[in-house]
Amino acid sequence: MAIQIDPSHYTNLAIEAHDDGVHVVTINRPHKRNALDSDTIEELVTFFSTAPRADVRAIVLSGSGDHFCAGLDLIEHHKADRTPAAFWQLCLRWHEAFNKMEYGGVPVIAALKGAVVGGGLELASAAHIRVADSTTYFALPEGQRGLFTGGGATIRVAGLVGKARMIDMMLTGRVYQGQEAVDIGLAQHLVEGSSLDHALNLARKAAQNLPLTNFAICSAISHMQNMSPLDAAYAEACVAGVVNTQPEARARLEAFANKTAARVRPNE
Ligand code: 1HE
Repeated sequence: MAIQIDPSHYTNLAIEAHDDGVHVVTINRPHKRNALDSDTIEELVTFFSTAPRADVRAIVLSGSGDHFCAGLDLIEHHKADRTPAAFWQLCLRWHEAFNKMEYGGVPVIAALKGAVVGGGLELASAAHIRVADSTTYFALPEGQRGLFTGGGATIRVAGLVGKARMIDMMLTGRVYQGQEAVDIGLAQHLVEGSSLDHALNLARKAAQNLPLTNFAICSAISHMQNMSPLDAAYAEACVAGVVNTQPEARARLEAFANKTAARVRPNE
């Protein structure tokens, strides 16, 4: 039996389960612009470690209030006056949370609005799909704050936009928004209305795929990026061997053979 997610176990995350298995997870610290303190990171670790074993079919990740996430909780960090070792350990907890997101096998769709900055951009970049709206803007203000990224931006943000753009963002505080943010790879969708509504629609679509197929899409592709091309191709064949012969796929193949399945058509 699948393990259960109990929303009452979470303080800084609001979790809403829908009947189709879509879960909406909202960082609920609007008074702090959803800055990530150490407790919130622990809740993210717990949720994203549990979700793949709890029949969660897709996740929409959002923020409460006008901003998605202001990054590291700078006030907590200032007050804690951490040692290098303590901050190193903290970063490993961020990595634990974000790796569970990216490699966990459940689709995560980030509904972005307002500030997606610093560690907030690191969080968003661990999602599988990013949806921006007209208020969304992206930045890495660490450079101006006397800090450095510690939540995986050197891998994920550089992977999305390329190292030259990431260096420019950090050295100069450059902000990206709107179509330009989509063009450089920070978001895949830009909507005029609510990014949350659009992200929910995408999550509902993804939730209709077979779970094992989504598991492969949302873990294997990321793992394969870490391999040599030769090994990645081998691993791809191995994953396809398992996924493409799953019994649950037979009904879908039969529908195609019967001509009852939807055909792929161009957009109107
Ligand atoms: C915060 C944080 C925070 C807001 N930590 N408390 N991140 C940054 O450098 C972003 C810093 N934040 C901002 O630039 C702005 O706050 C925002 C653009 C996000 C929002 O602006 P605004 O005008 O709506 O809000 P505000 O008045 O600046 O802040 C409202 C409150 O949120 C205020 O607290 P209050 O008690 O005075 O009301 C702020 O202190 C609080 N707040 N952002 C803590 N980040 C693993 S390494 C990762 C490295 C990083 O992420 S560096 C952080 C980069």
